[in-house]
Amino acid sequence: MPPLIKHSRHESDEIEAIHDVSKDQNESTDAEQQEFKPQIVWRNVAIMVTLHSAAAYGLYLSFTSAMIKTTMLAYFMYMLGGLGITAGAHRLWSHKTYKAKWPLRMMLMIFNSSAFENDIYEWSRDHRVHHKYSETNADPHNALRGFFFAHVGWLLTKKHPDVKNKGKNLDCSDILADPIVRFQRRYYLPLVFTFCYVVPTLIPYYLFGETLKNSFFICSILRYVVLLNATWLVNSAAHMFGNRPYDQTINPSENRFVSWWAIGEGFHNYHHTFPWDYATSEFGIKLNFTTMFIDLMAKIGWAYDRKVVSKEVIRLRKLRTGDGSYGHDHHHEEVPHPDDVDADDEHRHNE
Ligand code: ST9
Ligand code: ZN
Ligand code: ZN
Repeated sequence: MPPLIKHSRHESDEIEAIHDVSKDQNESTDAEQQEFKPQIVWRNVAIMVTLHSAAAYGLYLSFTSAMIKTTMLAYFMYMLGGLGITAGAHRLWSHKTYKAKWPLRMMLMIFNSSAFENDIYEWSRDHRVHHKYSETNADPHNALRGFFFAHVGWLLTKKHPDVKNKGKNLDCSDILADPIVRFQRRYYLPLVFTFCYVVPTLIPYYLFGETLKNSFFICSILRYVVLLNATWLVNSAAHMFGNRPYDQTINPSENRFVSWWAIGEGFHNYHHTFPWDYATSEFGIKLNFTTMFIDLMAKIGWAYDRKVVSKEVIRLRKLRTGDGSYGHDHHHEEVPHPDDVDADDEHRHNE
């Protein structure tokens, strides 16, 4: 793994508060680190083991007794739940990479509830802490603690004190300022019960007469567990395996397998380098269903102010800090002085 260094960002003040990666990144004291002993939360272990076993049964049913259209519907609902995370909690609420009118925010909140990954506020707070303190003890899913911890282990143990201590200094009031986020937080359990379990079970039952058992195990449980694992892969696999064309000094990587399953969120070296880009990639809609969706929403006027990084800024950044894996012609070019690059390093709005 590459050595850890302090990150640097050159952004407008408006987004700096959200994405700034600064000063105290590796500040946790030796005493704190020595004292810390991971504390397993057995209730969560039991829940995850049960969920994954039930999902395996759902997979079995999908091959042995369910209608094909039930599994296809589960896949479709998986994509919608995924959008609630990617286009919603991630690109809209955590990073403010675009703006959305209330019908879209409402829709994304419902999709997000069907994904049952903690409410939007909690998800985004953890995610901002993850960006600011990547691969340190304050990162909730610190990938330096291994693949399993970054994937799911972090949800099975109490958080490291650094997560809470450093996290509380981050301002997340802008997220709670959205009444739709407050509504979801207030009614989170009934919303999750309805959109993660009840609705996905009833749709195939009423729509084409699938059995309740098949509907539940495939459209609710299997869908949910695949969605969880697809999301977690961004924290585990995409923080370990893949190339680093934009910044080889950080661990997040470009990983196509993850991009496919996480509907466009596997371009993770790009994303950690330019977290304000609404596409989380320089390749637009390629392998990026989420960007396709946001573009479609922009066409009907529900999404606007999509932020993108200019091609020139990306090119210069690759030359300056990339591993050379995207575009090999840079060896023949004059490498600009970092100060010149910084002057250009700003994002633009494409609308
Ligand atoms: C799930 C989330 O799966 C997945 C998120 C993945 C993120 C991926 C990101 C990758 C990029 C995007 C790609 C998306 C791709 C999607 C593809 C889709 C196709 N800052 O947490 P508590 C404080 S969830 C500041 O209880 P414990 C705070 O005061 C799955 N402060 O800590 C808090 O109180 P409150 C289902 C913080 O006791 C208090 O501490 N859910 C922060 O150590 C207590 O917090 C589960 O399994 C912070 N960051 O417990 C639930 N954090 O909230 C699992 C905490 O009142 N969670 N504080 O303000 C739990 O059971 C517990 O959180 C715990 C830790 C046991 C893990
Ligand atoms: Zn992010
Ligand atoms: Zn990450």
